[in-house]
Amino acid sequence: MRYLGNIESPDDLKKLSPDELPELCKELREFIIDACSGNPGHIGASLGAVELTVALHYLYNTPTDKIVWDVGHQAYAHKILTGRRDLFKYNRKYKGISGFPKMAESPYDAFGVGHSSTSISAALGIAVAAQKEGSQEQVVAVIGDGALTGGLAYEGLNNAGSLKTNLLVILNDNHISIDPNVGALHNYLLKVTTSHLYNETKEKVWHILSSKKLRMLFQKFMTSTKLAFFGKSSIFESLGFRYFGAIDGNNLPLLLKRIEDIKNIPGPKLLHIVTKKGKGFKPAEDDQISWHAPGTFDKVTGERKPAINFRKSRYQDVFGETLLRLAKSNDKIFGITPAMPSGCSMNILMKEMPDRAFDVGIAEQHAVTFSAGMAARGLLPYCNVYSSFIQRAYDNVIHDVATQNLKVIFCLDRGGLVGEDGATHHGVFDLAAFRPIPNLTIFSPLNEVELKDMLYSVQSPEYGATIIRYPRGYGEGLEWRDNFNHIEIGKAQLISEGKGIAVLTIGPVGNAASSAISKARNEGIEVLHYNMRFIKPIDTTALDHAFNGCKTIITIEDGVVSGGLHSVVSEYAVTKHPGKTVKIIGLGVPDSFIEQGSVAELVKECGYDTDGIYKTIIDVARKA
Ligand SMILES: Cc1ncc(C[n+]2csc(CCOP(=O)(O)OP(=O)(O)O)c2C)c(N)n1
Repeated sequence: MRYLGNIESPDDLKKLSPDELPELCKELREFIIDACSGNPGHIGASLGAVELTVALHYLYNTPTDKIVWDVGHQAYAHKILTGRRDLFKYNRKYKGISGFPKMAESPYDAFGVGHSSTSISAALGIAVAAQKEGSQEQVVAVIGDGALTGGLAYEGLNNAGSLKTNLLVILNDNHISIDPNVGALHNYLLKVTTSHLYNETKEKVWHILSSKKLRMLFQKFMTSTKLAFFGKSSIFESLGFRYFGAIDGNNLPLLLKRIEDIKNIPGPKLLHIVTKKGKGFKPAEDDQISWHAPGTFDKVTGERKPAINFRKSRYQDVFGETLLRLAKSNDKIFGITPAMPSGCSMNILMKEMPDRAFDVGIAEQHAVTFSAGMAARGLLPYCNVYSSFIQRAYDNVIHDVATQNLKVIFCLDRGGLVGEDGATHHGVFDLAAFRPIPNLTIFSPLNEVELKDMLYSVQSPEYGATIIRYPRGYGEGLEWRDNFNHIEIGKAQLISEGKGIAVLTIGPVGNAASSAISKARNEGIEVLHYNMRFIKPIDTTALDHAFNGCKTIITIEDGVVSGGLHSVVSEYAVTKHPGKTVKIIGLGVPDSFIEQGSVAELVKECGYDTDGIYKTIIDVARKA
């Protein structure tokens, strides 16, 4: 590593001559590929953004000037160049560094992120604050074409275009989201970037013109003549931005030149660059979907070594396969996903029945309200959203679905602690957040069989709008592809009888509880255990059973304790069993943001792994 080994900060980068930078980009790619081969991460997007990252840190005075990354999964080169090269082996690891920009981690991470489409709004806020203080600092937002499908991005553009604050938005267009990008805007960008006549003419004249003034006049002229090329002016120009591009964003000399040219132009500007996701690593270039986050791989051959468990099915595949099965027998069923068809396995339905599923882009709010519209017209939409991303659409669930009493089935994948993606991605707030909302049923399966049965059961008229919440990863290894069984609304399942201590669980954490209870049984401790299945409506017969026979109730949930199952049971104690002195202990996620690590490490940290549950039971039994 001739160059990279000496770079501790962007100051060192600036000591290199422009001619040396392409070699540095090569070294950065090798470093990222090497690190990610053994320690998985978001490699595809980061490889595509290497030249952009080098150009920005070379030309701007970071961290005084601010780079605001959208989603942040493309920021590995940024982390490596800003003092975290040696820490990068701990990327996404327990007690290591975050896989996303994080303000507490580095002054170079101008804004924390993980969810999409925030960069323009955040960058504009920073730019406005800087302007108010009279600071000359520059602010750059970097947003992908996928992230640009999110409505928040347009709210930012709309505001920025009218405020006229200095801001550079770089649209990093690689024509792909995680899955192929979708939508009319995607088609528009494709048209812009593939219009060779327009782009070549613009590039040639730009080079001929020497003075900045002439270039600005030319840019104005091109804006108006674009009418001739496209029949309408650029969408960004219509929103008040000066539009530059589209240029090859993996061509470093060109990128340096163009950013240098436009850097000091006042007001809102947008530079459109075209890059290749996975650039520089053939397997990643050839299969960009799989290489978004491929798991471990051989850094020479590119052979992937995914951690496949052949004995068990993933919850997402139970969802995907079951939805297809149900859609075949019920023509009212439709699938909706905001940009996660392969992540949630809705691609199974899409492949076989393409007219029955919609990828709506990174647009969770729209996904929910679009589903509500379908339901209003008598269809039965299964809207699958990752738990942490549904946070975006909280009001849509309340206002457009629950208030209207429309039957939308929300399938919340990645519920609970998700592991290496860390604090921004844990799906731990859903149970607590949605519980107060009327007209909603909230269910979490103990295992893959219950997930399959619930996806089937919600078709029945006793169910209205329903949330089915399940985790990332594998089920229990049960045979689940058999006949469907109806799950009665609001009915808990008694797993074991006991005296003195009751354990009430919701979701797959009930399996860890069962193991802990078996262990305790070996020591003569009999524990009453209910798999509650529903947090709403709650099974009051099960709760009365626990309150009448036990002095201690332990609630366990893979989500925040505050507001979830623990709160349900505590409220029930106050309202229905006020005279009883029953101690209620809540195991789950505490009132703090849990960082990255393996799910096992994080669950242990929170104290609801099998050992933690066992210790809690033994503790209670000893004190009794
Ligand atoms: C609100 C939200 N929804 C979904 C995601 C999941 N997600 C992460 S990256 C990504 C694709 C982003 O595409 P793009 O902006 O084009 O960046 P690229 O990976 O192509 O560089 C998606 C859908 C997210 N991070 N946030």
